[in-house]
Amino acid sequence: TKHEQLSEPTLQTWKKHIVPEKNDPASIESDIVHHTITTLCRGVYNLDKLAMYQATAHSVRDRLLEDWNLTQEALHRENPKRCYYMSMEFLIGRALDNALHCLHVKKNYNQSVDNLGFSLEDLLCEEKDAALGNGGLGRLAACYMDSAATQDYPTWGYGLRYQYGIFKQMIKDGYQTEMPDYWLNFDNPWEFPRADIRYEVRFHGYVATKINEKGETRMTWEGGDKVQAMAYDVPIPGFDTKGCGNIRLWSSKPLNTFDFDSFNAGDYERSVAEQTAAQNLTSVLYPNDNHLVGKELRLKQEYFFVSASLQDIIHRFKRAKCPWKDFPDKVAVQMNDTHPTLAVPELQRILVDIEGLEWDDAWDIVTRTFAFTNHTVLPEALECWSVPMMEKILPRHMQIIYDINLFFLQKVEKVFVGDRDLLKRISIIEEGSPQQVRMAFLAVVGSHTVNGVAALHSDLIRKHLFNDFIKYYGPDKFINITNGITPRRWLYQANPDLRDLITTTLGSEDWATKLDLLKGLKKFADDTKFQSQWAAVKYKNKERLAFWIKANMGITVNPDALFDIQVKRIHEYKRQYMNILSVIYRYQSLKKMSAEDISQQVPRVVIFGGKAAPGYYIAKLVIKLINSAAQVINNDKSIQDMLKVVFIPDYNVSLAEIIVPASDISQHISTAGTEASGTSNMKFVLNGGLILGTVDGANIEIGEQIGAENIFMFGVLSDEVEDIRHNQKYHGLFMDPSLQVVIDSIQAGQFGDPSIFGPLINTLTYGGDYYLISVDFKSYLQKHTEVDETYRDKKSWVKKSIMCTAGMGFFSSDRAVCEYADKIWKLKPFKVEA
Ligand code: B1H
Repeated sequence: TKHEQLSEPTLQTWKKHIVPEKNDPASIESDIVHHTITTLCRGVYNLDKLAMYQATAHSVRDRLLEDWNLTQEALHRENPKRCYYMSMEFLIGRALDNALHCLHVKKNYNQSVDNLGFSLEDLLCEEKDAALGNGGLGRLAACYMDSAATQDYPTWGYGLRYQYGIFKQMIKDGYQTEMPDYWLNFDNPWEFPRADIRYEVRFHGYVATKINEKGETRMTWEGGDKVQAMAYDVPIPGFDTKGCGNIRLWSSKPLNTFDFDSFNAGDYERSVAEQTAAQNLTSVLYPNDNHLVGKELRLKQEYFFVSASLQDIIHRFKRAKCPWKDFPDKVAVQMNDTHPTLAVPELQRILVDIEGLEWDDAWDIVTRTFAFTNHTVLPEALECWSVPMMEKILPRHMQIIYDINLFFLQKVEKVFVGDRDLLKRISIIEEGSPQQVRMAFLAVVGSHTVNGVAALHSDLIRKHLFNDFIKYYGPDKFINITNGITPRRWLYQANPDLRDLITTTLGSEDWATKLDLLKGLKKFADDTKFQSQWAAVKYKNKERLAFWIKANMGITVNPDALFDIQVKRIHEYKRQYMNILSVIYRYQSLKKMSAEDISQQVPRVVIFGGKAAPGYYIAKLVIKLINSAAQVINNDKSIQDMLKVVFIPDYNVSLAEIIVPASDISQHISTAGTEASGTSNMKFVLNGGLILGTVDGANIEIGEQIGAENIFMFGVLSDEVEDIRHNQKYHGLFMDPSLQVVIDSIQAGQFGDPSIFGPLINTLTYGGDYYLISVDFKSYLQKHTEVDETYRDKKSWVKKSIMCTAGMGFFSSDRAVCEYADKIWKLKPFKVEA
């Protein structure tokens, strides 16, 4: 490399100029001014908030890059084992505030920005969210990158640089409408284009045979169309460390070679059109959470992502000149759900077809490299790709998948002689017309370890989805690693007042990286002074949210009311529908009371937020029903403001940072067995919010950690669900009477034209109530009453709230990432010194 050719004096000249940035307010001011004039080419005469944000961001990123370079240079030099986290989604949100905290420079930046005539808090709001994800799965990837960087694990993320992240949601006449997310319209200071890091990716074409240098026959994939993948690096600051992580995102570009054939044929337009098509590949994030829509472009995105990432990983591996058999000692790859599963046949193809390894040696390397996280059991979310489509786009991969399957089934058959049912069930190829590739099965066969994301979910996939595989592999391959969230963004940054109270109480900030220390709060749970400080923080956070709602939606909500929040993607299995039906029930109960009785009720503000996939008709009707109910309830003077309903539009990461600290209670009410884990449940409880939830996902473990007396749980258990569904189907649905009353009122037109809601109501009747809303409704209403009664006793409520936060140590993503590193990646921290 270049630096090895430089003479010692030249190297000294370089070193002399690599001096750390100074972080005193005067130096920061000077840097911001410098960036305004040079990077932005502006001056005081045409400065606005956005420009000022950009100049500030650039000066912060300079400081971040010192750490980035230090880390990447040390990794280059020492070449430790690394882990690559492959994910089609990274839901990062904003970067500036996070970087300021990680670098411990926020106080000085505050002062400098103030001296320059702006407010830092204002500038933070100028930043567009990096919203390259749908929901929990993408946000989890972002939390894990934060924890890997903070704990100095040599881990890189690989993903796609979508031109448009998740759509912007607007509410018009109560309905969701979608707008493109123009997040890259202005300069993005948090990414580094790497114009020199480009790889070619092939699609279509045909398979031929050739004789390689060793005289062996090998398959070769030829022809077809090629596009180019160009790298963009997003630095991921670690908290309290010199180490800095990285997410490498790929953007598709046309190949720089000009298509002379088309040109000579006079078809200039076609050659340009193809260039545009290449660019479109990474244009847009598919906006479906927990739902697969088998679009060809999506399959192409998945392969493009996998191909570019593996080429990059292999390029780095080859620099050290290690033999191929050592690949798994240098490289661990974690597949975030099945979306990157094509990496399995792709690595096998590279090793056999291109590098000339024998099939078995290659397969040994592949299966020691990959591990796979499953995030869902919902059948509609399990990826299956049609064989004809795969054959057309990736002909060689389809052959390799057939071979992987053949060799696998042969081994299974040796153990379970003659069990043809088993072979059919366990096959990677599902018979049917057309045949389908079961990506989850391919991922299992290609990985050394498979994990679920919460205890119940891991049990369920062992019992059902992957049960046959356990018969063959034994149980050890299938483990649980319960999800976690980063306490830096979700408490330290989002809830400054609680952060300061906790730090003062515990005597240090160490809890931010050792979250178990929060248990030190337990001994203050009965302390009256501490309780009132705690309650005051919650009140302030509710005021902050109330202010946002007033300013952005014009709705007045009372911070003394109980704030009851459900924010997450809108999905039938998450049962926002059940929530709004119970709100209507509450409204009707109020309407039956005397004015005197109404005034004695516990006032409630019910807050919803979340996006529905643009093609998900029923989910969109749920949004409409919430808004129609809100319209009626919020304008009914007779209920004395005892109930307010708010649907916050365009729920995203930066809004979550305002919403999460403000809950008294949050709802996580999926039908038991459907929500793999949930992670917002963890965020709310970490911020002292109680949970009203079902016995599902991580709710169960949260209850175990904070104590059953501090969580409101209701509903049927996951192992009852199947039987109940069966009975409903064959013996008819009996609708709970309190639910029937609510449905009647909707059908009577109390919330607008009832014909609108017909299809929604049908899901409960003709649809067979698949998500068991009627079954859980009564116990749900009872829990609501219990919540009200508990809230009346302010002291006992505050104590519960303290016990919530105090018990959340386990749910730090630091713990989760450590578990991945120890149990799966066999990875050690790699500490970088200044
Ligand atoms: C989760 C998804 C998901 N599970 C397909 N599965 C997607 C599936 O674009 N697609 O095709 C996108 C997302 N997302 C969520 O993962 C679970 O529902 C949550 O319960 C869990 O907390 C989260 C993180 O593990």
